[in-house]
Amino acid sequence: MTKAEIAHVLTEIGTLLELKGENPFKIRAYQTGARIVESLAEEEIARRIADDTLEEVKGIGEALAQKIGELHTTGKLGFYEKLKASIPAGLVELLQISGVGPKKIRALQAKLGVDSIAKLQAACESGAVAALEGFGEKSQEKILEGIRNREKYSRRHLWSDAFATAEPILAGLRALPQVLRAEHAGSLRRKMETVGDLDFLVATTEPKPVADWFVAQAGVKEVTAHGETKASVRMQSGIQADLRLIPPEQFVFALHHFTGSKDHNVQMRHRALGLGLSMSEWGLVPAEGEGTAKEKAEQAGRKTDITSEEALFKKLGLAFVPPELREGLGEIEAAEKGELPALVEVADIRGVFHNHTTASDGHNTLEEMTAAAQALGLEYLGIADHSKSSVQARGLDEQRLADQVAEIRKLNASGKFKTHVFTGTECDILPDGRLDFADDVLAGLDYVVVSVHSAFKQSRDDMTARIIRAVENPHTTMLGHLTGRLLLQREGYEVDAEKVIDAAIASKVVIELNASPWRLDMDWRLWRKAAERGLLCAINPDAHDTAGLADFRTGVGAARKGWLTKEQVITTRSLASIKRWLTGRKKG
Ligand code: DGT
Ligand code: CA
Ligand code: CA
Ligand code: ZN
Repeated sequence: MTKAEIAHVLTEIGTLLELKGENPFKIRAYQTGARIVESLAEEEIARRIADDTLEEVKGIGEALAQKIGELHTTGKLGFYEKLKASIPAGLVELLQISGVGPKKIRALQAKLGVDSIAKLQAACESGAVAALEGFGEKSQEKILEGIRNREKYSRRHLWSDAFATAEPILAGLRALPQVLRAEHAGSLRRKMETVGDLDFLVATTEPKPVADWFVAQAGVKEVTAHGETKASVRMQSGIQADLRLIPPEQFVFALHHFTGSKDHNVQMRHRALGLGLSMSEWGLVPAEGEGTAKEKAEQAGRKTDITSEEALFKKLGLAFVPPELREGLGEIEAAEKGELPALVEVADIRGVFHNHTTASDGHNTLEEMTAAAQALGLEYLGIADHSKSSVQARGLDEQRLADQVAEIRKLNASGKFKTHVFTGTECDILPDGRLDFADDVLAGLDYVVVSVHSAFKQSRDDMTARIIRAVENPHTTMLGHLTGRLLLQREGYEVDAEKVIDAAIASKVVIELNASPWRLDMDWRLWRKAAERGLLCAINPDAHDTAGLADFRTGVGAARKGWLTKEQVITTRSLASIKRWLTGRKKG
């Protein structure tokens, strides 16, 4: 198992123990264990298991070390299987509903006999949940909304979770001697924020051993199809994965077809027809004549001169369209006119703003975050811990903020790290649009991110006016997570994005593309038009630990989907240039 999968199991164990009402220390040991596993390098885990030194890692005791070892080597854990079996499946399922954690589930079971989602829904609809001590109307409404959302979301996965599952599968396929080419396709390749299922394509003349490996690989929970041209499995993480086995001469056509999107494919096929060609997953053949597209493609197959997607687009008179842009939103017209943007790339990113430390709700210290940013090759790291109104996130008051600024200045002056640290804050936007800190406090910082963390239920007009007021504050540098959405968990608050974008452009305020995998907010669908009108983007990982810093890469995927170029993303600028820009803004 990979470290992400091990961490996932450990977290699950913590949750299940909590559901059983076990000792809090035991629960915390698993939660901490999960975080530690995530923070270690994959090689270090393997090495420490091999030489039996996992216990030397702070926070990992004997019992935990043994379990991590078992998971890593066998992909299974007897203890976990038994624990799961000891709890009614209906209770475990209740955990999927946002707004109900283990404690609430225990109360609901004890007092109302709730042990399934159906019973919980009935109890909410009868008002019994609202009447319970510690629940109330609001919490009952939230649970009902959680039940509705679960149905809507249950079949999809965060892009980064899907990618973490897909990476080792792709590597495994590529390592097989029968595999000539292997790629992933579908929404994962297009970098959609959520992914329904994984689509793998393999070019081979010997499909059988490849399909056999695919259905027997580690992490497979269930095999749903196993043939010579296609195999499907469900992985432990719940995601479904399809493998298509393709004759080499058809591979490029299949890759393009199964990358999608459907809308893009429909437009491409239409364009091909205009040129007298019929396009399908099997090939590109004359539209005229006898036989199906498949038969014709098979006959033409061995003679095709199209061996890359570039060549396929070229055949249709188009520049290569990067997968992220294949949504049927004007990319074909742009490719025809040679007007596709040069999209921002991961290698362009020089720094990251909006990151947290242990001063507020982060898990790593300032020095640890700086060391990690340096290891990622970043020239600058912006710290933006929460402000005082975010009490649950241990937001900083004026004094603690001043202390942090002094600490950062000292760290920069010490020359200990090559990465420069900018002082900042993620300042709460109060319900009326004022900021959580006074002007003189904000003026003392290098930059200010403003975000909504409270009063989500305001009307659309109030929320829009509130955010615009914050954006117009002369100390504001960036607007954080525009809608506050959490993918697959909760919708964003109601806000008129167009008006906020206009206000940001007018005030020369940057809007962030929050790169946390469950946010990716502001949404990619809004960026193209906004950036054309002059809005600048900062790809901000909103990291709460050292591992989270690398999420800027996920953000780059979303930025590419939004047609953004390097110039439109300020975090591609050098340290010197960003310093000039920050001081310039203050004077202006
Ligand atoms: P997902 O899995 O829901 O996140 O989204 P996709 O885009 O990965 O969709 P999926 O897995 O159903 O199919 C992969 C690609 O195959 C899809 O993007 C386009 C192509 N495709 C599948 N079915 C059709 C179809 O009926 N018509 C067309 N034109 N293309 C299709
Ligand atoms: Ca898919
Ligand atoms: Ca699929
Ligand atoms: Zn935030």
